[in-house]
Amino acid sequence: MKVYLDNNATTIVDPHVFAEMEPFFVQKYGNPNSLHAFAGETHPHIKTAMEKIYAGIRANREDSVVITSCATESNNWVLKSIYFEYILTGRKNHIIISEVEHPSIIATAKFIESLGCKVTYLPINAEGLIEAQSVRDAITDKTAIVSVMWANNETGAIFPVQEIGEICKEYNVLFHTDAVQAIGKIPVSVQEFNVDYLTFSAHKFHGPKGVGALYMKKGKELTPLLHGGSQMGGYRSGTLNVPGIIGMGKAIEQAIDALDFEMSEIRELRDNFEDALLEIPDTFVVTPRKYRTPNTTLISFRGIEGESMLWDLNRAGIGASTGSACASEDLEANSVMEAIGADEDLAHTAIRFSLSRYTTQEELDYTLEVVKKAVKRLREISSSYAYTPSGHQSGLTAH
Ligand code: 7TS
Repeated sequence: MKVYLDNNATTIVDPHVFAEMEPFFVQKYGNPNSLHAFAGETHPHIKTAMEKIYAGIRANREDSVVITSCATESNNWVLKSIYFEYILTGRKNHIIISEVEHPSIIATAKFIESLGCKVTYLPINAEGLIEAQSVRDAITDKTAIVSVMWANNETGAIFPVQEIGEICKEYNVLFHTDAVQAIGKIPVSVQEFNVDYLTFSAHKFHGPKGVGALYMKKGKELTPLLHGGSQMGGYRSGTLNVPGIIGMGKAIEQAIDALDFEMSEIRELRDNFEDALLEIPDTFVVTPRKYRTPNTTLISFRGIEGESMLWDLNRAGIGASTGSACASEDLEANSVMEAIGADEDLAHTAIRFSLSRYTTQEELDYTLEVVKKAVKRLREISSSYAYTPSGHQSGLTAH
């Protein structure tokens, strides 16, 4: 059996999404910005897709939604543009991000820090959550922007973006949120919350890879990262990714339609799966479920290296993760577990299971059995997991 439980890394393209995209490779390939009939075959479809994308995040017509190549680009764009407009010009000298942002925010913040910008990295608490008060405490009259993700990719923790947005408004500070892990999992509306910029990415909600977007509130437009032609209103030059945009439109429409299912059925599948995993001795889940997206479980198995567990899972046809795929080649401890202050051993034992609307009960039953066998095997050979005479109570040996 093959089981895919790494949907926070990427998702399967929904067949309906693929069907909508397919004609735009070989049959209708005109550049929508050209002035001939070939363009006429694609242009109206881009318009319809953009309407779906606006509707998906409840953007107003006057706002801008700019299609990019990925969320990484959108995140780079926001911070680098803020650097050009506010930091380089000396108007402001400070930005605030959380210490558990995706690397595309952290690495960009570190880059502009190296150019002279002050950066505050907000901590998370023992439950893996950001406290809105910490944003208030960090803001100075030199703060240009606060960037805090809507939901964390590792734990699924939902951060208090509504409150943070209000605080930013109060202090007249720009607010960006990376909503990559929120769209399609929980309701996301830029109308109800005070959000100036919002990042999202099609491949996280059953759309194609290589299509991201940045929402910019009316009057809060940014300096382009890519200069060139007039595509996307001049905010992001480059020939439009026609199939990609059409795919993103269909995917976000479907994700919104499936939201109730995600928040009820998928949540229930996840909860039951997590309950069963937690029956294994010495397992820990940090963030309470009520503060989490419905599809994610980050669970630690004391005494077991995350990578060894992944190996066993992979051999049984199961795809999970020890954290972000972007960071998982370097065998570092899980960054969120470290930020929580988990001891070094525990930080290396976290496994992320992330479900999608395609996940089935049967797949989770199978995964549970494989996990149980892997835990038994790996703890028996673990140098850091000491068995008590009773056989399953344990503690960590001192290092
Ligand atoms: N922001 C968040 C919150 C993410 O989770 C990711 C991808 C990105 C940005 C980057 O998106 P992209 O469109 O540039 O690919 N996160 C993960 C992950 O958790 N495991 O693999 C990729």
